[in-house]
Amino acid sequence: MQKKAQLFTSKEDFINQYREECESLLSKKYDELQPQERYYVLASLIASKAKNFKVDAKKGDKSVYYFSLEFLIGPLLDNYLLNFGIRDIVKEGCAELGTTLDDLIACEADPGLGNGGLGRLAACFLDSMAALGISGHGNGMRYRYGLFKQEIEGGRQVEKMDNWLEHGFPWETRKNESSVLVTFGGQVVRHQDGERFWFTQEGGEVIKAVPYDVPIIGYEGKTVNNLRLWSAEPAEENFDLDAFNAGDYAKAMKFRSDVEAISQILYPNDAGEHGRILRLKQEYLFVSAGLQTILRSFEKNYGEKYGDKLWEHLSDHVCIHTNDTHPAMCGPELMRILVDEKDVDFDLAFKIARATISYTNHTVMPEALEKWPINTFRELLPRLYMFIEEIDRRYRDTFPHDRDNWQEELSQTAILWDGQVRMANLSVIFSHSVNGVSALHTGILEASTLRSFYELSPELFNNKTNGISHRRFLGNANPKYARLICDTIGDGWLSDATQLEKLEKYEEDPSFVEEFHKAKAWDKQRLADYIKETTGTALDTNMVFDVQVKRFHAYKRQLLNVFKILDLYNRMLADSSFQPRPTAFIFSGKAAQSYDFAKEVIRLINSVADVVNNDARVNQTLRVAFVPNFAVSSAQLVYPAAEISEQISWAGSEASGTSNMKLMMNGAITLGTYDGANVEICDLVGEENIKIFGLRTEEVDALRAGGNYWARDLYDRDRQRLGRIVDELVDGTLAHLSGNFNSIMDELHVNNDHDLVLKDFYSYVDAWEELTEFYGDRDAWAKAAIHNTACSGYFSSDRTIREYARDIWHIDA
Ligand code: 26Q
Repeated sequence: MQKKAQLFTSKEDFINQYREECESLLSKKYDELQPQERYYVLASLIASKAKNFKVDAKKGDKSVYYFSLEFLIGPLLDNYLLNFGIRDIVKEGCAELGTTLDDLIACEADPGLGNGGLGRLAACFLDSMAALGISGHGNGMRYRYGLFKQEIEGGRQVEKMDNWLEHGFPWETRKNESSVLVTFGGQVVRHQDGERFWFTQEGGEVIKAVPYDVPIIGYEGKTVNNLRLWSAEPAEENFDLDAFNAGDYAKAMKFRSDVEAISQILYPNDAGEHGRILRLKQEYLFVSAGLQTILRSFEKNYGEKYGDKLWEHLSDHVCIHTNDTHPAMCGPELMRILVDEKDVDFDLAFKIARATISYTNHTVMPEALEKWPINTFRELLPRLYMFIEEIDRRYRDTFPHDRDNWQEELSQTAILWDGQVRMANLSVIFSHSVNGVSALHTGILEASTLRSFYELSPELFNNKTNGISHRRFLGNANPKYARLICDTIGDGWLSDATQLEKLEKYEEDPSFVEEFHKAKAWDKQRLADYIKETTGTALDTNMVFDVQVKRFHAYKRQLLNVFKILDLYNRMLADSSFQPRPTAFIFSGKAAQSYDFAKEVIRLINSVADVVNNDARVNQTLRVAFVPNFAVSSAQLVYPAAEISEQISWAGSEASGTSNMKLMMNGAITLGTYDGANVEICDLVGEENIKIFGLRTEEVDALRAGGNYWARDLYDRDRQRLGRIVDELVDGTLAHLSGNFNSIMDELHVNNDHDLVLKDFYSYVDAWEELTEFYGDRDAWAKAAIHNTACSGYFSSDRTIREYARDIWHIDA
């Protein structure tokens, strides 16, 4: 039996402490409190335990700082109870006090401090670093409002503010005394004293960055790390005292709100909304504040030990990991602090920066790479820009001119080009490691997106296939299945996910299979209840639950899924002998406010739902549901209930995907293209336990390069079936709820179907029919589903973090 953290000696002890906390925090008795207050006190109690928790020494004396503009942490209470090993005690204690733990958990906010995959990955990494005993901390932004809340009105997405702090956030502690100043704008002034010269920044806008710390509790309470989120406030230095003294409070306060705007909102665009100055300010604020803090504590801890060689040892003790290019300014900012404030020589500072920084890329599409206009950049960050310019100049000057094609390579890899600062190039040049997030994706980076860099320095590149927190997405999210697994193979899998392999022995074990079906039925009922409550749509739990949940994007092809549903619908109406497997098609996800096409696809799904669900000729066989406001908490209800996992991006577009992993772990079978991490899922589970369809990456490339894909031909050739679906977008069939879908029609015809929806249509529908046919054999299905769980241990983020630690950060874990 593994050691469990001893926070409470018994249920009684927990109850006593909980009651006391109610009195000391809110000066009321437990019985007088509302559920929301009861939640608040319980979370505060656990948070205070976390902050004061004595932990074993962490591995080595090296710390990782994971810089990410997004940490999609989700609700924390249930996960922390699991990690502290006190879930049962607390559950029983709450029950005895007359509230169920589930009711308290339902009161918890779900901080939407991220857009999707990238932000959730950062949160899973924090969980795994703490579980492995790595001293690994998050550095990010405390957005006052998280990603918008999605409501559906008349089939359309409507965005509402996400006021996640409304009831307070008991996990955070404001650390005013750790605030730092960050400067924007102003002038750079050169000073000279004999041979020596140096630069200072004068004037500009000085902002106070205030940190809020959230404890990150590792499994079995091994480690408590820290997530530091920065908030922007006016610095007294800059307060408009003249306006204030003159009684012009409006002017004085406008200044305050301009500053606070920096940390007000998370940009809701997950594919680059370039050129917004506020976004650039966010990026610099958390980079500068984070680095200042790290260097300050490094100096304090090691100043004496290393003396005047201090900074040369930075990378022995500190790893700065940059999550995509959003923290790309880490390189030049680290140099700026070292050169301007610590008197380190320019070349040495560059060496130190590179040895300390590493970079993960999350996108293959060149047009999605982040760029900023030089003029904007220089005006906002004049001193930082000088470092970028100088590094770029030296890069050009020392570029090996003896290489074939050197001019092309130089033009691809320089930081400054065409009036823009290219953030991916900045990231690569300042990093000692560059990684992609799945084997396929890393291959594409090497062969195309970052090809010239790869040819120049192949040793920089490595793959780190993504992973997910299996404790949260199986342990917390799927309590019945998790319990069954523990009863069957013990609880070792919670710390070592590869132990899930032990389930292979039970794939055909009748009693295990029976219990698996029971757990799945319970999960499906729980989700059906939730969907009924939030949308009014009733789902029959005997249907197959076919799930596509992720951000809305053309490349992810939710449209292809809708076309399949329309096809089944049309065929059922045309031919009464055609009876597909009864299926509930479940969608969820948000579209960026400004992404018109994606929003139209959401409206289309709701229109198809309206037609199909209300048509008595088909609605015992087909149901469609759109679950509003996809977030970590609703995701935890969806994944466990899924039977089919839709992963249908066109091959070569999805860097990795992580919902594919969460769904397989919960025993869903993937219906997907050979894209992102689907490739690795396929390798692990074997071709008979996954359904792959559609063009492969090379075929997509060849089709595009050949220049003779003409979507209109596919439409003309099959007016009865595929053509009919396209016609239905505009002929009134789906218009009842809120009108036709001309822009989607245009995407297919005028834009020649960029995402190859028509091209992959037949192979997709055939694959779906084969897969649902297979569903008829309940034992065979269960075997494949359990096999998926058994093989999913590889996708624990514990494995991913071990690889980062070994190959990039050089930490034993
Ligand atoms: C950039 C500049 C300006 C404004 C916004 C942005 C921005 C914000 C978020 C750009 C990209 C993102 C998020 C990207 C993302 O989530 N990518 C996903 O990352 C996952 C984790 O690696 C992968 O599994 C997904 O395949 C990938 O799409």
